[in-house]
Amino acid sequence: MMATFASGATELDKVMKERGLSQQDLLAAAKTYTPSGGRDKYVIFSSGGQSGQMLVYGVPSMRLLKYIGVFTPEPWQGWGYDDDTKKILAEGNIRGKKITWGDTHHPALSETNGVYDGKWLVVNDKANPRIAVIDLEDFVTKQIVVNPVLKSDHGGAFFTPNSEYILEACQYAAPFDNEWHSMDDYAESYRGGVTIWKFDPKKGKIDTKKSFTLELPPYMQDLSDAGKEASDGWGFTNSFNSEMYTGGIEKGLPPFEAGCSRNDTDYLHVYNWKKLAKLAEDPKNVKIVNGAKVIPMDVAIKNNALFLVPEPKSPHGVDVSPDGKYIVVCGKLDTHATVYSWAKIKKAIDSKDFVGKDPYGIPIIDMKKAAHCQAELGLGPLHNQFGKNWKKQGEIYTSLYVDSQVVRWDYLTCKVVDRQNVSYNIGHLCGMEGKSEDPQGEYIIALNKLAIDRFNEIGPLHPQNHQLIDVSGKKMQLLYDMPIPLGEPHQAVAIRASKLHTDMRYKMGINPFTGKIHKGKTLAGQEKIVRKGNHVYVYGTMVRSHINPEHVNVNLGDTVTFYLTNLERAEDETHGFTVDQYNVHASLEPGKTVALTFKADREGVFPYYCTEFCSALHLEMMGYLLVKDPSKKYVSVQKLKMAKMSPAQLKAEYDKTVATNSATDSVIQSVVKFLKDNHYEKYPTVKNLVTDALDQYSKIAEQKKLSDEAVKAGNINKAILFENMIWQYMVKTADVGIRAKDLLVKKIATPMSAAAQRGHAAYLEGGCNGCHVIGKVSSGPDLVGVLGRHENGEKWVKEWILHPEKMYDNDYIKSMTNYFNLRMPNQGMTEAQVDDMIEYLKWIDKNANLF
Ligand code: CUK
Ligand code: CUA
Repeated sequence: MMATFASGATELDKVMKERGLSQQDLLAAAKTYTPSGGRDKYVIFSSGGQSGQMLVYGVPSMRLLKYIGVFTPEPWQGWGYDDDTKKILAEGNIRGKKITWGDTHHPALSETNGVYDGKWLVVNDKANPRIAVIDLEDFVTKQIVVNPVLKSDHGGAFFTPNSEYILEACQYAAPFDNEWHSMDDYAESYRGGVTIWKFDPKKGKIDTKKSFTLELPPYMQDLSDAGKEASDGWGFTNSFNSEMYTGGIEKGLPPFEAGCSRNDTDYLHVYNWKKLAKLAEDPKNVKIVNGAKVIPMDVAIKNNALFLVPEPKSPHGVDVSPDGKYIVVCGKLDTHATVYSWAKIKKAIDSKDFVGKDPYGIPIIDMKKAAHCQAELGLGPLHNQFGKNWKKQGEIYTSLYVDSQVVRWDYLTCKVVDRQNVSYNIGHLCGMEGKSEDPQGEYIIALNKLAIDRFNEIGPLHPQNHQLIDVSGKKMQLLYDMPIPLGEPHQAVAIRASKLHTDMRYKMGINPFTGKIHKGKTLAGQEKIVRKGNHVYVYGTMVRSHINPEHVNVNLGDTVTFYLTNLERAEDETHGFTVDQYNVHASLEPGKTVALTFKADREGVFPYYCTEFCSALHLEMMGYLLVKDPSKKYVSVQKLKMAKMSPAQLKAEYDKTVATNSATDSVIQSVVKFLKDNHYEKYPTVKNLVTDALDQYSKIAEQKKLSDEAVKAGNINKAILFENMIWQYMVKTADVGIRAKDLLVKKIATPMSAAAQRGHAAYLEGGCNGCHVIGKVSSGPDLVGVLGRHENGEKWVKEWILHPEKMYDNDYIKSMTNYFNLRMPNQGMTEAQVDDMIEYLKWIDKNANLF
């Protein structure tokens, strides 16, 4: 053992030296490295910024898992290129205008009792105020709603603790209606607000009818958070332009940035969403703007549902502690974070202890009376996440934009504990469930805006940089840099992977967007082409490796709808579909039905094909759309006289094909026997594969019947085609069957002893697998049974590996060398290594039946 370890250590030293790695680097690598097939403990949902999408990646490996199409077309998923996804995207049209981009900022996970339940994910679009709902059963966007009155949003999305509502606060104040209003009337006509969307956590749907907006002054509302536990029922929203400055740089006035930060304080808006929701039920309390409910400020004030608390200069993040007792507000232009006590705010509200009113009559609570403490953190504090020890040590992490740091501090005492530099200019930071009632600690991800010198140069537009930080120890440790190459993520949320319960395939014929059976659902044998007036409906199926139908004839000007169902039941057997040059594309995951509608407005011949490399015969998975101009006369082309095969030649080809099929079949039967003998049915993943393989195999009988009928009818050519189809089914059966066999072998092999494992490692390190394949004669002899091939086998093999050159003259060795045209080299193995390898060879012999 020492020998293997020592040689491993030498190798490690060598790599460290060559790559200039420190011990610290190795530790970081060990903390993030995830061996092939390994899983991550956390799944991260990051907004995609200007890409209008969401990103999904794993922690600690930082491996990208998926982009989710949300507000922006995403071709891989067919997002925006088939009928059903176009419909979802169209829900995001604003005043009839199609909007194909978005600026996703703040994702939020649905909660039950303040902890993530892994069911729904929502995210806002700042540019075009919208919210999207993503279903975590299949990671697909299922709903988009447009904010009816706000013209820009930022402080959303935030779930209330039982996902009853989603808060979405305004950013740039604007008139609620859709008319022109002079900038001079800013204070009178422009408004901010927070929209309180009713959410149905069972259906995962926002109910726009039961939603409403709370009118707020035209201060620029910013980040928000929902209260929890102690402060459940309340919402908190920052602002940064209580000056109500309107800029006008072109008129010689100082720009927005000068006027917006003139006051020493801005306002934290404190509102009782529970009470407001009740009020909104009575038409007396609301006015209808653009068809949506708005609660005017005076109604909220009269009902004691809206208050202001001053907060230091242009704050940014506001985050409620896991028990809801504290509200932490970051300064942005102030070096402090201010911790407010909910009990103190509540006391002031209950005893009507106010220092005055703002110009709109909203009561203002004394900042000093509401504050718990202030922490001096550094330059540009932006956002907060809570750590595992929040209860006893007030563990909280704050991002410092200007100082490019993550600060660990104690929000109960306002003392700084530790600092970690990041590169550069961090915005949000993401803790593991760090904003739920159950923060997990372990890691913080810094979402950095700039990458500057971190990565290879790729032109002036740099990626963003997500840095993973280990926060489990006394000192924080930077572990990993991950470039984000598609937009500027603002916020990410993390959830324990164990909380997600996703489906790996759809119920057959489902429309994932309605949850109902798709009107285009088509099963094998039901394929058809139906014309209704100028509309041609193709009811088709896709399964390895053909699209049925394969020829579709339409007239120029017809509307064509392809309904396609993926008949596969095997995991990951996705097909894609496009018609060349018609700008349509769909992704068909197993079981899904899609619809693609387009106008056949170009004459010609258009191949269509499967766009996912789904099987060995993927390239053959195609067909033709032929668009004919009915007003044109087409002259039939002189048929080429093709050379034809003689009956004898045909018969010979037929016999050859049948023989190949029966040979292939016996291979399949041997695999089937192996699977049955070893009780594949006991292992669900193997069983699924076998079911799929046998399903492919079951199609052979029908083809054989057709082949035999063709032979009887004297059409040998046709019979050969059916025999070839049989062979295709056999290949598909074998493809999946062999996958099942490999998996089964892994499951049933006897475990290796430690010595055998070391021996296996030495075998790989020595490069023995370059010539030897276990279970097969390759560039060297099969090693199964090698120990029994010679008298005193173990000793013989040991000698041979240690000193092959001494045996080159042996007759047996000579004949082998001749046969393989290769000589076994001396690999410089130590005796201990060879002993271990003998153990490995013994393990091979014990499991000989598996190879
Ligand atoms: S915002 Cu980007 S760093 Cu839109 Cu949450 Cu603070
Ligand atoms: Cu189906 Cu490629």
